[in-house]
Amino acid sequence: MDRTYTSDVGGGSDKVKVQGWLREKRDLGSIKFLVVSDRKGEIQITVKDDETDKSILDVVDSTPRESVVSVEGLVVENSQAPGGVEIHPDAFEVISKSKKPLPLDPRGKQDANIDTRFDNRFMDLRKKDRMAIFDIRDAACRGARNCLEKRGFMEIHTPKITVSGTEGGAEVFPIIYYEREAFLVQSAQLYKQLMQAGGAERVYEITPQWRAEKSRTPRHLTESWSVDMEMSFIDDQEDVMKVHEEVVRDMVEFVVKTAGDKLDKLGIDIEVPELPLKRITYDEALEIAEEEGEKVEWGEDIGIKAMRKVSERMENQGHDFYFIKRWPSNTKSFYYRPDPGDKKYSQTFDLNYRSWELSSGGQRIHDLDLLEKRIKDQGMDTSNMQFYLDAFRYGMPPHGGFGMGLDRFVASILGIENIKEVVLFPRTPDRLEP
Ligand code: AMO
Repeated sequence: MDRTYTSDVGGGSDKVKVQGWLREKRDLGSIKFLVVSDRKGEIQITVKDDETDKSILDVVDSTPRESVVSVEGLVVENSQAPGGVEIHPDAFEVISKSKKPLPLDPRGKQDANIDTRFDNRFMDLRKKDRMAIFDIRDAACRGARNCLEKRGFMEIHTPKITVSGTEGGAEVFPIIYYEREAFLVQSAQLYKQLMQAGGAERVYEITPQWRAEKSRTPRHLTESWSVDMEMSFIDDQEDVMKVHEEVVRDMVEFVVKTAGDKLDKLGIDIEVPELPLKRITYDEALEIAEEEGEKVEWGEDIGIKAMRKVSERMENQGHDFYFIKRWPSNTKSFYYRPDPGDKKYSQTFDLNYRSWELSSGGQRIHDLDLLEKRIKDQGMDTSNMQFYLDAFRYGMPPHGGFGMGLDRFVASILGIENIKEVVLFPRTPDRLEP
């Protein structure tokens, strides 16, 4: 007999076979209620001393919770059963017997601390509301892909082992690469720019990136995922922001459309943002922060306290997502283009969701002399960057792009405080397993 998902039981057939984990066993004496759980749902299996075959009763008795079982039987309507139907089994096979005690309770009846949960993440993921997060994450990725494909972007895959850092001196992970020094990439930045020199014009990548973050915060991972894009022949950063906001809108829309039941499971209601998203400048953000009692010196990054003030103001005006643009050049990496009209500023933006920074982006420098000067001014060593600089010698179009943290995007739209919750197997300074 073919297997039926638990969610499809009751669709007219009177005999079914379900397979999954024995999530629950409630013994009421002469009657036992079991729950079998699979990827799509759960179903009640009812066994009765006076009805069920004795051999099945014996197997049920000796089968620990979370064993993988295969159950065949009659579908019976029962208004008291979750979902209104139950199965009265005439075959009950144990495919993989679970050990006891369980490392944690996937029913969620007993709380486990966060370390126990992540040490036993496979079991933690059996909880339906945990897995729902990853259905939503999957939908967000599809939304991004659909949006970018429709706009003529090619999905690319760039090297993850490299010879140089891109985003910040010390925050790199060195690796052993035969006799040479190499690193895990901090971002796809250099390669997506090389693709502009290669003539691809519009590219994107959903990619891991690694940063040897020193701080332990609920918003930082050492291995994070980014939706990265780059496009050529732009007039300025506004061209990038327009695509960026469409990507964000389409990601949320796809989540709402295709994973609405998962949002319901988590009790989350998300609104698809209306475009255009709000734009404020760095200077305006500083003014808001100061008015709210959090002064930031011009030229400094906007710290979390000041950012909370800015985000409160934005929220009060009805903006969860908003851009902060025109950052001081000195706060941004070497590859961002200084504003030709006023070089103190750069042609950059961040996209925020409330106080979470989701992305950075902007127009890049495409002039080699200027690029070399910026690199020198930032005191960087160019010896390992020749492969990158060469791409600017033989015709480089004006271009720009953004990198948006996928983990931060998912956590923020779901209102989840700790970024680890939206990562299957998170990597942090304290966690390298499982
Ligand atoms: P940036 O360094 O701002 O820019 O990174 C882009 C986005 O990636 C996410 N992110 C992280 N998420 C979790 N943990 C981390 N340690 C972490 N580091 C970064 C954030 C951040 O906004 N190359 C540029 C982007 C570009 O201009 O195209 C870059 O990497 O959400």
